[in-house]
Amino acid sequence: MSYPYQIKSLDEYHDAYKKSISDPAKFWAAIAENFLWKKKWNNVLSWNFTGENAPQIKWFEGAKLNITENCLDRHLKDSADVPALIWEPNDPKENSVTLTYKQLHEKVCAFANVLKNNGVKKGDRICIYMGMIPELAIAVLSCARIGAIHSVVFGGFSAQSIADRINDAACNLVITCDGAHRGAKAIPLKPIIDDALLQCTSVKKVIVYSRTHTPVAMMKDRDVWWEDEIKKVEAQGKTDCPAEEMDAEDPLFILYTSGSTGKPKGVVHTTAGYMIYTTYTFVNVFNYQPDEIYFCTADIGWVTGHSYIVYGPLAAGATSMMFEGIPTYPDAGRFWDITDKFKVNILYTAPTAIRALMAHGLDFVKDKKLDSLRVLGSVGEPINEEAWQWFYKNIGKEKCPIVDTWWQTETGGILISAIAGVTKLKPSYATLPLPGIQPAIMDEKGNEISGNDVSGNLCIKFPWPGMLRTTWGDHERCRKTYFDAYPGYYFTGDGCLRDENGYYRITGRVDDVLNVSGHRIGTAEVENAINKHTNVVESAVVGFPHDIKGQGIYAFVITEKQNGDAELTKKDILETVTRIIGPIAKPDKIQFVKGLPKTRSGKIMRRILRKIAEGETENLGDISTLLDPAVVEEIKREKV
Ligand code: 7RM
Repeated sequence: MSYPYQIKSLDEYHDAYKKSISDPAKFWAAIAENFLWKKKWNNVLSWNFTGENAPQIKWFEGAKLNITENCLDRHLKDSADVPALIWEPNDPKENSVTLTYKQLHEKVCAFANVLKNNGVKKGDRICIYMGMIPELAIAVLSCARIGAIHSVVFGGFSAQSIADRINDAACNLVITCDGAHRGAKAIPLKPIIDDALLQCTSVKKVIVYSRTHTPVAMMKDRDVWWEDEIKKVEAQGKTDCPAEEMDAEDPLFILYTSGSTGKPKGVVHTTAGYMIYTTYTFVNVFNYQPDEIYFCTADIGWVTGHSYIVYGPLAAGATSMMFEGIPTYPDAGRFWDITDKFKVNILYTAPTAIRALMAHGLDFVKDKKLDSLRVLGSVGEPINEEAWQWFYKNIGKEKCPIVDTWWQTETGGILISAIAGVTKLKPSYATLPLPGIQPAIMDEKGNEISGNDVSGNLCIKFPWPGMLRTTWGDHERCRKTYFDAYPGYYFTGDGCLRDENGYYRITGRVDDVLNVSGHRIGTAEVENAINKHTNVVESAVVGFPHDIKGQGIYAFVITEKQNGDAELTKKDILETVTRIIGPIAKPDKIQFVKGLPKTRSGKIMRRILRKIAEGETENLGDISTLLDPAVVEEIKREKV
């Protein structure tokens, strides 16, 4: 593969940026020429961010394609034997697996035929709940091969969360594993699916891949083994699977993400624009060179894995690594061992992982070579200066640029980031918008602030090909959430500042969304879960600074009875949250309180609770409008 659109100098960046603003349609059409189409588009872009049915966004209208032909088939001519995926298992003693483009193509075709044999049709929704094994990538691509819409649910979500997601999208098939290996633990997956499916009538089939060989209950007429089904298609001689012709704007996947309300939204991405945007940004941000080994440590259960393990890298013909385990197993040198073992050139990880490894000390780094590394990347939350410097010095040996990539589930791909080797870096700054991205900083009155050295809420004022198109089953919710606050703009939910040189620094969420170890969790979701406990009357959840996780979860809880064992009640609450959402949403701190600071209209003053959780005792702001200012004193006194 060659990348004629790869930016090689700052001048080229400025030139590309200018062109992308003055004539976006021409700019993106030229990039689209580098992809494989069954039929080209009639119109590059039509859009509307305002009006009753907003947003209306169509990229490459009239075009026909299949994303897997771009990720697989088109590489078979020149790169059939290039590794597409390299998989490293949880246990370093187990063998790694390499799948060349040819092998991955075969596996995807075979499993796509399994899906067809099990009744899956274009437009069907498929829930995927698996660990980080090659079959997860294969399952995702197989759905795309036949035009089924995948909805991957991260392995850390509970049966209840899965059921909610399956029911919201009315999925008719689930792909899962018996279990998953994560560090020293084996996590059951199929039993969790079984619990979830007690609440889901739409699911007719479950395909189970055996990874951990732990016992599972296979239900007659519903559950089948992945391996048996593959044998069937082989016996039927169904080795190939023609790629379904998809419209540019046909949905590719749904991915649920948390917002300020209790119910996660199914963010919908479509085919052509998403493909072009993830590929373009992958090639440019990481400055990917043919034959390089690229390792993104994210889980495919999150958007980073979708865009920058699977679709972007594969469409670029890259070699993408997948890791099943965790950064600290068997010890805190695991990422560096993998880097040396496979001579990784590009490493893309999260600040929370960097901080966790930093806390283990340099003993786990000192004997590692790390000389293959050329580019480092960060994603998921603001990277603090200390973690940035540690990563830069000890891992990159002061030779590798760190690209701090800001983006969201909704944006599909990276919007603000340095371009490796091109953009001058500034620690803790995401730096500059990529070509095609028009950021706007808004003031309290809702007006755009021009000029540099300013701060406010971050919006984007023009569509880009990778942006979300709707939220599944509720377009109005999409409009209200992202296009209502600042008419004519996409609102990100993040605060940011623009320095004197026009560099952006993302300061964090300005809504009720927490970022815990890079996982997005709504405070309302956690409150709803806590409130399900029989002894809980009311709760309020806020974030607080956490050394490793970035943010921790602090819950203020009013209970009905206070005469029991308080410690046990706390554990009961944690268990409740684990049941309702999953272990990733468990509060780090629970404080029992008699009342919550409320306004006279009954609204909880989270600002005050946030300050208390942060350890602030003096400047809590104006509390005179509270219904009962005395509760604040009590909460301060009994802070945990
Ligand atoms: C890719 C992803 C999105 C939220 C976003 C931000 C925060 C992500 C950065 C960042 C500062 C970054 N999708 N965020 N990357 N903040 N610098 N480089 O994380 O939907 O799960 O989260 O994450 O608050 O709005 S996400």
